Amino acid sequence: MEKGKITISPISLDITSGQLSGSPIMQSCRKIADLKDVFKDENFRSQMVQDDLVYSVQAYLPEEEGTSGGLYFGTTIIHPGKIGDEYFMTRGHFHARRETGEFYWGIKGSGILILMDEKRNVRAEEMKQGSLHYINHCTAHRVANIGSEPLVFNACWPSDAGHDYDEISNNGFAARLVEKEGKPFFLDENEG
Ligand code: S6P
Ligand code: ZN
Repeated sequence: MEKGKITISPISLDITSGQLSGSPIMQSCRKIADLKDVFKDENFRSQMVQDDLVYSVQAYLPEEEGTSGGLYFGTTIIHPGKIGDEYFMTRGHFHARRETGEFYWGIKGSGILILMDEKRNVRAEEMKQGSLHYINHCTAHRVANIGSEPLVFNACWPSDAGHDYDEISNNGFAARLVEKEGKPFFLDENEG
């Protein structure tokens, strides 16, 4: 590093909108079509407009995937909506390296962070602007938007965490968040 030289970071974060700008930023989006078998009412999902966006992710990945000691940063925006009575939500995952944790924090909107340990015990935390969430190691995580506006949150996780989506695709979460009488309500996995 040249002594005394002050440079500008290539990435900036708009802390009011959660939007990342600069380069390189990875962008991905999940539409209704991408979420087959994620929601309880697959028949309802299959009849929705397949091109509608459920959530998008921007991520700044300054290290090669798998590098130990590095960190990644991301912004997730979950649109408001439901599939049947189940709120729009992320697919959810365990980290491939189960010993790695993660921080989430709310930027705007109203949501629920759903957490499940390896014994399938589920707990949840309310997400809103300024809420800070520590996701323990060995804990699957998924977020649902329970409001009528986009839910935006930031995340920071280790660059060697990896993602295990298969465990959740195969076995799901032990509880699902549905709207009942206008309020969020957890349905046990065996309930309709
Ligand atoms: C990564 C972190 C988030 C999620 C994002 C989308 O470890 O937890 O950036 O990737 O919220 O969720 P999902 O479950 O589709 O990756
Ligand atoms: Zn994660």
